[in-house]
Amino acid sequence: MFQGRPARNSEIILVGRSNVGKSTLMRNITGRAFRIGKKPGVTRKPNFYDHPQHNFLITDLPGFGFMSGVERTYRETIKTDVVQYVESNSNSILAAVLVIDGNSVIEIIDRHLSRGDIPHDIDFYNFLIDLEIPTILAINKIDKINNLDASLDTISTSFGLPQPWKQWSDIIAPISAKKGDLSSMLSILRTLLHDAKHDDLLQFFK
Ligand SMILES: Nc1nc2c(ncn2[C@@H]2O[C@H](COP(=O)(O)OP(=O)(O)O)[C@@H](O)[C@H]2O)c(=O)[nH]1
Ligand SMILES: [Mg+2]
Repeated sequence: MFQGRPARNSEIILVGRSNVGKSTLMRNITGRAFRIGKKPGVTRKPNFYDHPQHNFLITDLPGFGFMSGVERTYRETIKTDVVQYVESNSNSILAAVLVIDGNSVIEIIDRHLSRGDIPHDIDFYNFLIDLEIPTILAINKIDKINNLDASLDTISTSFGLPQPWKQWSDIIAPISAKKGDLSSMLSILRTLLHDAKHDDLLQFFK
């Protein structure tokens, strides 16, 4: 279990596989220099962005799934820890941002499905929905995607959201964390916060 979570009543979490851009996104949202990996799996503990005066936390959780140079058992420990973290704090979590590398996700999902496995991203999405946590699918690295609409349709469908992806614009947010192109994600977050009667937190997602 992860240590050191400040006791706050409101939280937004960033989750996803390693190397998808969670820490880059965190840095972009908060303006703080969290460590960004050349090597996947560099974030092994949560990064907390704590706002005690707002009783609010933004948390960048460690990545799950494949990480080169990291033992399988260790990877599984991280996924279990992330699952436990979300379960035990689900009452405080106002929204989850499931970050996906839009440039590689289709290939990864296909590889898993052809082996008969449930891909981690889809598994995790269903887990968040089961816990009734409002979840944004942040499709990152769109600066590297050529056929954006077609790719987003494929990604959307594989998460059980039939194409065209645009009908899910309250869930699917194409972004580039690197370029600071986050407007679709910020707009969904603001709506979720407003609906959760948390207009006091809108200032963090302008
Ligand atoms: N091209 C591109 N690269 C990105 C983007 N966001 C993150 N990256 C790169 O992806 C790598 C992993 O990013 P990081 O934030 O450490 O991922 P994390 O493991 O999910 O925290 C780094 O080399 C980032 O510079 C993006 O929007 N576009
Ligand atoms: Mg990271």
